[in-house]
Amino acid sequence: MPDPLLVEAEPYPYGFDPARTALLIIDMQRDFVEPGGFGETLGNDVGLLQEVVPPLRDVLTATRKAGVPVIHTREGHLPDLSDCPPSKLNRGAPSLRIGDPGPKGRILIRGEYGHDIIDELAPAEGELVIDKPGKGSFHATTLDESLRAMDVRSLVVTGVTTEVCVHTTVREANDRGYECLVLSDCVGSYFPEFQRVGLEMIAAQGGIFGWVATSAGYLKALQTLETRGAA
Ligand code: C5J
Repeated sequence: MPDPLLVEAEPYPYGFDPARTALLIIDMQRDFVEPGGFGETLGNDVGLLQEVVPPLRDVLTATRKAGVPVIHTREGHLPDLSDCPPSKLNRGAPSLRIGDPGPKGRILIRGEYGHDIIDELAPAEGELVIDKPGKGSFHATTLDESLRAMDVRSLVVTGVTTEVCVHTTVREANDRGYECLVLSDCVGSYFPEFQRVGLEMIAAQGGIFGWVATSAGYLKALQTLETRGAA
């Protein structure tokens, strides 16, 4: 096995074998990132999530170039809502509920314009897209089977929102034995305080859920791969 690539990270450097790694991009859907979608119906300022897009686009480009597989997820429900628990459907007082018609189509429903991934990060042909009804990417999906079939053990985790779908996924992945590196500038929250604390919680206690690094650190490690290839 080649020496692992090293990323400067909290709580200590993260080592990964690119041949056993995947980039996971969580829920970069219009419904969360753009006005008129699910995130806004809950009363959030979706503008805060836009900051994630440029660094994540650079990470996506470099990851594809390095030949590391990319997996996208989308949170959403079947048109008849049969996979949406009443507890989720009826909770709170959103301006529009899941399944209601909104400016980008029915809120959080598969196949609708708002449910799809934003143009800047659109999946390339052949990249896996996991549709999930819950917050975690492993719950009621084939993600674990797919990762095992690809022999992936390390996940570079990005997307939104830090304290909800990113956190739930990292916790699920950690319990299943995956080593997660969360890129701090490629995950976003509607709440700056949750962003800070969410990231701290991942790397606390010696990396209780995983590691946290900047995208610059990850990109630097991928560049090492190019140098190795040229040697
Ligand atoms: C939320 C998500 N925040 N993708 N979903 O409801 O984090």
